[in-house]
Amino acid sequence: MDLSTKIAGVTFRVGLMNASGALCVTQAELEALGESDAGAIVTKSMTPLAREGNPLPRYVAIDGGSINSMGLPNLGYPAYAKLIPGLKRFKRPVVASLAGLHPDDFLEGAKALNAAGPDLVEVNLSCPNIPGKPQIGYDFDETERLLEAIRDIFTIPFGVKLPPYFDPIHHHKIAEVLQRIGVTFVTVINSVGNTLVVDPEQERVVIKPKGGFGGLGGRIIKPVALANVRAFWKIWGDRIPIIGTGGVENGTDIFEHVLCGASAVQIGTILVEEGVGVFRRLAQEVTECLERKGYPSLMSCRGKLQEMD
Ligand code: RRO
Repeated sequence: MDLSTKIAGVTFRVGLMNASGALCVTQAELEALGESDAGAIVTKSMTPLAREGNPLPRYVAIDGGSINSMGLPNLGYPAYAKLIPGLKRFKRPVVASLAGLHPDDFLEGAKALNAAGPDLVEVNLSCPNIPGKPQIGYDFDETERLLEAIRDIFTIPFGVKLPPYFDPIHHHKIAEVLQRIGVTFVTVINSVGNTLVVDPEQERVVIKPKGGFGGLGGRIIKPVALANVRAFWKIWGDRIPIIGTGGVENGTDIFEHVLCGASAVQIGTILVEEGVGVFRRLAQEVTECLERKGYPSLMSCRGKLQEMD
């Protein structure tokens, strides 16, 4: 089965990859992705300096998903810039996820990544877990200012990782900004931010940072993810590729994301829970799904979701 795709001129032999954050912080984790059946290697979102992240416990698997407040644990721009050229030996696209704690950080990161040469950069506008730092993607003016500044620096195609939006006016407003900037792809969605999971036995929160508030991922957020993929597809069609992320556990979930308009799919919670072997299972399952339905390739069903008259 042809599971290939193309994002911003970059060919992926398989349109499945890790979501940034899932098993992609250290050199060993990134190399394990390179040795797996993942179609690309996506790094953890990076900041100027290495960070330990938030106090533990900060990730918990729950019924139907996960909650996390990792707090951007990462090796820092210089370390990833050094690592990225070596990841090219795995012969699949390398996607660097760029974050920062201040607007100037992103500019510094863009320069470091230009020199390192990943195939694509995914600018993370949606980390929900840094105390006192709002998700940039919910502030449309700030998003435009930031992206205007980094656009002038980047020599590599860049896209953005967005938070979930819950109202069509917000999809339209952010889409206008991203079109004006000329981003080459969007990844939707990041975790559903600032949710709360309660342990009724212990009468307690389940993660330590931020009083237990954290980003929700996994199967329970799939309808939110699909709605965001679909909303952007309806605005752009195939003009700006969409990477669907959220709630993918099996081949049918991948099919649903692509039907809604995704050009590739990222795997978060179930990758953390199952390990990098998940990519082989998912490729088999989506292949079976497409064969059963008579589609000759993954991209041949893109956007084909039917609406009712
Ligand atoms: O590190 C995190 O806490 C984190 C980030 Br940067 C993100 O973008 N999304 C998320 O769920 N966790």
